[in-house]
This record gives sequence, structure tokens and C-alpha cells, in this order.
Amino acid sequence: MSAGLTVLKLGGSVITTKERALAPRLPTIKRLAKEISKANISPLILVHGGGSFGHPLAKRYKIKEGYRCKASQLLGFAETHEAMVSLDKLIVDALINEKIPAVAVSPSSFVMTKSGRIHSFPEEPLTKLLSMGFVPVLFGDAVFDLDRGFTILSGDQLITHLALRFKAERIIVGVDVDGLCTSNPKMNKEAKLLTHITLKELPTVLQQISEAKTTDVTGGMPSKVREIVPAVENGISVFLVNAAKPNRLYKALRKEPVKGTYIVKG
Ligand code: IP8
Repeated sequence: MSAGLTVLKLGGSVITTKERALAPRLPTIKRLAKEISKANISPLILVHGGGSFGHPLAKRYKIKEGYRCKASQLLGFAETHEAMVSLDKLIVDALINEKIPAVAVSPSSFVMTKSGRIHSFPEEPLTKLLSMGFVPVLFGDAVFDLDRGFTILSGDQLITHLALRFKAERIIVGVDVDGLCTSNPKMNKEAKLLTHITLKELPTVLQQISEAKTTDVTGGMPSKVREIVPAVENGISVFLVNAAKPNRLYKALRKEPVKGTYIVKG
């Protein structure tokens, strides 16, 4: 299926289990690679989150806050990046196994941030990869920052940047819940799925979803959704789908009806 560019994010809690450090969900990663391959989408950029690979290390060494002239933090930065590279290898290997020409693109080697926000992002390599039919695979990463020395760049900031810069048609975010709900579905069984939500309705909903339980240095669902707002404002369709459930991502990629949340401009 060939259409406009799709930017797909696979959330860290889908591809890893957050109960233990450095614990990938290998059967899920393999299943998702199969679904992506079967959907046969082009062009496609894939971005994945950190889950139990990036976040615990980033937290331990306070990487997001920046360099405080501690040698241990330099090692912490190296370990955090290395953990993300190993998670990325599992994803890329699974995709290649399904005959997808996936190429790992490590944000820390070409993206610079300034106070945590993307500052420079040379686009030539990605433009070339996409024009040749490759599937670039990026990830939330420990990156170098003009003010802080280093920081953490979330996969969510990346997907919005990529979607705007490469004029994506849509963003699909694979999460481990059915979508945006009236409250946090992991804490409240009464939570109701919102299938469509406008930018005007978003602030009220985000207020209702507690951030308290997150172990992510980049914030929980509310911060992740807030990052995507500029893409929605620019007319890019955003769909949240439960990628932890078989076949949902496949259907979303194929534009078939499936449970999830559309975030629309208005
Ligand atoms: O899971 C953060 O990416 P995210 C990556 O998309 C690291 O927020 C290294 C913690």
C-alpha cells in the first residue's frame, strides 16, 4: 500500500515490560514486525520508545536534567544510549526478518537539542533513505544538548518533528491501552474510550488522566499526547491504537476500522 508518509511510534510499554530492567517483549516485537510487514505500508518511518531499557538508566543518572560535571554521568549517558541501541537492534532484526528494509538511525549521532527541544536535525540522510524505499528506525535517545550538555529526547517529540518536517499524512501511536479514555484505564475500570477527540477537548481529558504512576523520565500519557498537538494543528491525522493486542496495529496501518482514538483539529 503506497500513500502519504506514515510515522509510526511503538511505545516502550508495548515492546518491553516495565516491571524489570532491560526486559524486551520478544514475542510482541516479532508479532508487530509481522503486522507491519503484512500491512505493506510505504513510505514509513518507525520510532520506538525506551521502556525498561532507556528510562531506568536515564532516571538513575539524571540524564534528562543535563551534565553536572560528574564522571559517573558520562558513563550513565553511554549506558543509556547503549541500552537504547540494544533495544533498537531487537526491533530492526525482527523487521529485517520479515523482509522489511529497516535501517537503524540513532538520534544521538545527528540530532542536537537546546534545553531539551530539537534544535538541529539534518534531514538529508532520512530524505535519501525514504526516497530509496528504506524504513528508517529511530528511537527516544540520550542526545547532546547545547545548554545542558546532554538530555533525553523522547520518541514523542521525535515523531511530531518527523511528521512536520517530512510532511507526513498521519501518525500512528501504538500504546498498551485502547486509546485515550475518560480517566486512566489502568487505574479505573470505569474508564471509557474516547474514539474521537478534538484539540479543544484535549486539555480537560488530559487533566483527568493521572501522571502519578509513571516511571518514564519523559512523562506519562498526558505529556506524550501534548507533544503531538503541533502535528494535529498542522492537519496531520493522529491515531492511538492498542498495539499490545494482536492485529490492531495491522488494521490501523491498513486504515481498516479498529478500536482506538483519533485526535483531530476540530
Ligand atoms: O520512551 C525515551 O523515549 P520515550 C528514551 O519515547 C530514553 O519517552 C532513553 C529514556
